[in-house]
Amino acid sequence: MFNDKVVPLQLIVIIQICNNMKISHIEHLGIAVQSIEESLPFFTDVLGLECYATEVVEDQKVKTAFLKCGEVKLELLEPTSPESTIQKWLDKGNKGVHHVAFCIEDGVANALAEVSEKAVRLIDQAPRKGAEGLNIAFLHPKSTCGILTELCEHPE
Ligand code: CMX
Repeated sequence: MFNDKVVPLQLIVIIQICNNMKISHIEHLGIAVQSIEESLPFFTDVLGLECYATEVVEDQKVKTAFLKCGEVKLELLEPTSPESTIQKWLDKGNKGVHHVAFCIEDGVANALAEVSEKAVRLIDQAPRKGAEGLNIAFLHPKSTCGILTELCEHPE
């Protein structure tokens, strides 16, 4: 059916089609709030979730608070500067879920290379350090169905 020259080419096409990134689960939902102090009681006292860590991410100009909800985390994001991307988003009248972060089993760098080939617009060209020491990269919402999408992996 295939001659010697055609078989390898067709196999390459099949391998490329099958070569989807491996997502294990939603790592976290990023939720933009003006004030963690004012928002946290809803998550802890009403939903009964535990806030297990807070962290300032200087380069993103945010303070974060993490809550665990089963395997998925909620990351509350409070702007620490008027220049914060979170503050700008809130100033436009948005609030609530700001981004969805997927845990990539086979590497964020591989996933970035893969989605680039599928014409997805990258915000980060290479993985960088995010909150909790994760390696992360964002995809632009204009090419991800309007959902600001974060790819992440645990460094080990
Ligand atoms: N979800 C969906 N769409 C969004 C969005 C979001 N969170 N943020 C911006 N957009 C949309 C805007 O509505 C806008 O659409 P229109 O042109 O139709 O109005 C478009 O994207 C461009 O938005 P913008 O305001 O002109 O651009 P910004 O300068 O605000 O940049 C973005 C937007 C996504 C590139 C920027 O927010 C970014 O680089 N985000 C990644 C980093 C990040 O979000 N850091 C904070 C979290 C850090 C952490 O988790 O630790």
